[in-house]
Amino acid sequence: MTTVIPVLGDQLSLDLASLHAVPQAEAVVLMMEVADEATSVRHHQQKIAFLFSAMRHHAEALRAAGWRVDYVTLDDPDNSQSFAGEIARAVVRHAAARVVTVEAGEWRVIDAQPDWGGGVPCEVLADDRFLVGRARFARWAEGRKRLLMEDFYRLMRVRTGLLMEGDAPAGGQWNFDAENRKPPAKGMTYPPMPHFTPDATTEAVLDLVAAHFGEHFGDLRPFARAVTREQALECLADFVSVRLPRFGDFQDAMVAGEDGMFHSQLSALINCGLLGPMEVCRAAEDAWKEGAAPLNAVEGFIRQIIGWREYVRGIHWIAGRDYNARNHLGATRPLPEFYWTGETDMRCMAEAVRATKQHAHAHHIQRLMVLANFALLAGIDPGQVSEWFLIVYDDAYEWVETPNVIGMGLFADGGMMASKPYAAGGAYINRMSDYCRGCKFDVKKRTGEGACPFNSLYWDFLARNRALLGRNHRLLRMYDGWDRFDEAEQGRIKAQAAVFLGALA
Ligand code: FAD
Ligand code: DLZ
Ligand code: SF4
Repeated sequence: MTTVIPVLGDQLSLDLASLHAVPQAEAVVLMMEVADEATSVRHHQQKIAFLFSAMRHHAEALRAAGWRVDYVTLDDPDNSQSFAGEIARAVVRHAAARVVTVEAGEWRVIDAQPDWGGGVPCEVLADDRFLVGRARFARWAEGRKRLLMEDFYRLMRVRTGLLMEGDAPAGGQWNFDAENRKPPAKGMTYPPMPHFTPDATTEAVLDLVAAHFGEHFGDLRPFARAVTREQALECLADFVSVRLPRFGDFQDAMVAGEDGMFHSQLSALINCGLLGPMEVCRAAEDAWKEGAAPLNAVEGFIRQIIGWREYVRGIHWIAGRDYNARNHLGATRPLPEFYWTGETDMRCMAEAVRATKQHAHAHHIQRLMVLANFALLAGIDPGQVSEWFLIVYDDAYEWVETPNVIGMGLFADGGMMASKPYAAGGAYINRMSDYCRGCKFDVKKRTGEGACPFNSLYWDFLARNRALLGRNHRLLRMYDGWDRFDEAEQGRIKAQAAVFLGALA
């Protein structure tokens, strides 16, 4: 009896539930490059190339591990360009009696999976590469008034034993976030990211992507990404030894032209399966045990993975299919063109879009406090913002992108995830970056010629949404601030914001 095992582009792990469930002798692993996936939204060119190249290299790794692999390339003339079409063809080609696969990370695909077998049964297994399964997260969430990430994170620390000394957290504290908010230091240098010269497989993929998806957003070349498990491990080792020691201190800092800072840039490698979340955390923990990285950095990093990453996935499951359509604040403005072109005088926005276009990546504070913050303040339609984030980032899949954008970035879920909107004016960006120094706008000005748009937009956002946000106790101080402006100043702020928003294309 032959079993077809479809392995998707974000399932590039040898340790995959479907591979454990079927004896090698009866299995054919099916990998498919399909236009349906590249165009379900028009993904960044570099993201498509990264995944196709990683998929082709993973197929070789599977073969080396003894699996029979059937790999369908995008330009195969018989390719039906859809998962369902390719699985149906493979079932016939191999006279298969069943299909066994692992649950996908996007509702669109999840809903189709039970029917993937066509005429033969299809078994869909839970994705056990995550630390917390669907049912377990639902049990944790049930009956809680607030789904606080910090509560979830502490449980995960206990469960994994990471940074634990018996029952107590290492260093006597669960969370060192207060130490992790330093602005960029003057004269600080930033280590380069590892670069990998494309091999023949990657070069062929780059040509293929240029030919088929050359109109999509983003730069395809230069392409220096890790695309194999070995290269991914090199990236991990490089991060742990070179950047992790300063990751904590400067986690929230932004510097023009410095796209990686001390961040790991491992998210795309973890999300596609080339690295596992626990091995990444163990590597960081080992660095702390060996005295090579301080506790605030290691705790901060581990919290992102066993805390935030698992938590947002849990939210994705319990929030359900309509999460991406939520719009608590009733925001309807279309996404401005400069999210694609980067052509704006706001230097913070231009820098964040440039990095995104160049690398299909931007770090967390650029995503949260610049790109999403602007969209929140300007009242941009959450659906359009969410689609933009799904398109442009190398690590974006619905399970992780939607909660981060709809919940954390835009408060469009009305506070299911965040206890208050992450809204900030220019002062925050000025404190945490060097952007404002070289900007055409004046970050110190609220109104008048050359005033930083983030300032009037921030106050206008609060005033505009008072009916929905005014009773949030974490915003009371901000509303006090607004109420302290006299009527004339409030009028000037609103007028300034209206002129700016009116001119947004
Ligand atoms: P580091 O700063 O080095 O953090 C370490 C790791 O922690 C990351 O590699 C990632 O695996 C994990 N992590 C950190 N924060 C989060 C988080 N909030 N959610 C999930 N994992 C987290 N992350 C994605 O993986 N895919 C997305 O599509 C995505 N969209 C985002 C959209 C918005 C509006 C915001 C505010 C955040 C988004 N994030 C997303 C989370 C975070 O910005 C990225 O994981 C991070 O920037 C990746 O860079 P890094 O690997 O250098 O992260
Ligand atoms: C993102 C993506 C793209 C662009 N192309 C493919 C593909 O051709 N074949 C594939 O197996 N996976 C691809 N992916 C990743 C899928 O979109 C992802 O596996 C599903 O959305 C489920 O999360
Ligand atoms: Fe951004 Fe305002 Fe600073 Fe310019 S002045 S970089 S628009 S925050």
